[in-house]
Amino acid sequence: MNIATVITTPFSDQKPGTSGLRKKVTVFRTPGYLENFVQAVFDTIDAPPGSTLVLGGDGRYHNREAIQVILRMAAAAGIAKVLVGRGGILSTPAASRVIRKYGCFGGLILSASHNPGGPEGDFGIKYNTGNGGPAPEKITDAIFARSRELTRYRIADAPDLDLDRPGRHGLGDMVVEIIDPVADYAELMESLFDFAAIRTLIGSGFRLCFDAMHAVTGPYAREIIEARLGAPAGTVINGVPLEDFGGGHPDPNLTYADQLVAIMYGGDDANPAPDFGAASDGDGDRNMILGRHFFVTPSDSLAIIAANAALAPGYADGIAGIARSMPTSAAADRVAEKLGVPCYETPTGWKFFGNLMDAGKVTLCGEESFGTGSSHVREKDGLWAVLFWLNILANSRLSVAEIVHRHWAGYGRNVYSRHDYEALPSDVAAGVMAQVRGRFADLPGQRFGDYRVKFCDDFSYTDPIDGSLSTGQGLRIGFEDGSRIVFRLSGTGTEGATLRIYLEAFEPDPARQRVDAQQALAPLIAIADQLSELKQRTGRERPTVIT
Ligand code: G16
Repeated sequence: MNIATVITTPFSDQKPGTSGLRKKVTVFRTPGYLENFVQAVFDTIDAPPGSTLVLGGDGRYHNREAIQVILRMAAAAGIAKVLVGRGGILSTPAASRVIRKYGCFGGLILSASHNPGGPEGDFGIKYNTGNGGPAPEKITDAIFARSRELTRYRIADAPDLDLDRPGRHGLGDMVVEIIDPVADYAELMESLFDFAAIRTLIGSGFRLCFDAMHAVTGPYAREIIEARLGAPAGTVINGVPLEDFGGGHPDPNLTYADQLVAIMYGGDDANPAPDFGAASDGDGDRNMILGRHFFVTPSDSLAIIAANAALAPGYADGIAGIARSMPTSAAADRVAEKLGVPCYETPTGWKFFGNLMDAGKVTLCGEESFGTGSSHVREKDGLWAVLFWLNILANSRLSVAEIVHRHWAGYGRNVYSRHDYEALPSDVAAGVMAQVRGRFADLPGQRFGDYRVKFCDDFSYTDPIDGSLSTGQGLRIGFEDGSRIVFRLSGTGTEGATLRIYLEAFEPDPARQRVDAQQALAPLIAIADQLSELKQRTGRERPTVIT
């Protein structure tokens, strides 16, 4: 087999963000762009002879073409074997599972997650290490450094492989094995949750709806929820993965999962809405949990899963600890305290949980950005969260709303919301951040209505396992009663900048807990606006998305 060495000019913009390199498809199609990044990965990881890698993606536009290129480059890099999901499909948690189950050296996951797909949409690629999790910053930084100095890449001269034909194929000396993308993952889920109890719940007339948003979880949800748990056909909606997600934005939140939201908030006495609703994102790692006419915030979902973890067979022996990203509410901290286990506060990005899980310090992790997961893999896991909720519902026989209300009554409610201002000009977003930072010196001690500022800082984190330091992770303004406002720029967008404002207030009184979050947070929203000069600086009257 011939291996060509192609001369290339380095690109300066291949710095991985919160979760890998995400760019417009048009950028990835620039000659040499994908190849340059992949070569930087191979040069950095320096896989030893005999290594096996995992390769797959969320099926979005450009997935198949990219896989063919990466396979040829893997052969040129001397990789011994690559496991590829049939049709090029692997959800992000399933890829993590496969890396771990087969002891692979690492994997490449092709996804831009919740960002839209199609020729004008987004594409992405990230490298996961042998623990199944996203590469830590020291590796992504090294990949970035390498991408800026590369002058050549190596690629085997070989025809395209048939990605739809299961079994072993040869590509020069390298073996490519096309695997069932669902089987290993479904087997793991069955080992963690009480499928018999969930089947009984569903058999008793409990109704659910799962929206796969025409993204990667369709085949996984059909196999697990319909085939193995016995939910009627049609329970999974939008279950066929499409290259452009049917033109939608595969982000499971109240704005973009509007079809599911209409179903769960619809119905009447004669034909009520389903008891449980859930959605997952482009690559299957995010989740949204809904009850009948009820939304569970991701922060509450993490806390409730933690409080009820012992109900699921895979967690019956208890949990070692919890980790949450800094902007996620402190609801989980209260559960950890009651359970007598540690709760870690990390920067945004699942990669920061990996060391804690590997060291056995935490079992459950979660983020406000609709991510929940555990040490069963090293990625967040949308369907896992859905199954955890079904397990809790099957055991408690309460409604989703009753479970949440009961939780708030016992622990207090961390009223929470995130306001996103998407696609702002980068300099405007930077100006808002500078404005807030500029107030830090004189804010402590100042009073705004009922709120008095206790501290403000730019969040930084020292990893307790390897001592690595991450700075500039979000501007925090903490108030004396435990309420918070956090300003942070997203690291996953591909258009301009996305400003996220995270708002949190604590309500211990059960009589005052069942209020609308926006109403309860109105004073904090006004303070955030005043401090940041948001409206004047952005010209925006309201957020693009509220979650
Ligand atoms: C990624 C990361 C998450 C992070 C989220 C939001 O999720 O894996 O850990 O919380 O981005 O990041 P940001 O606020 O920087 O946009 P996903 O689902 O996009 O891979």
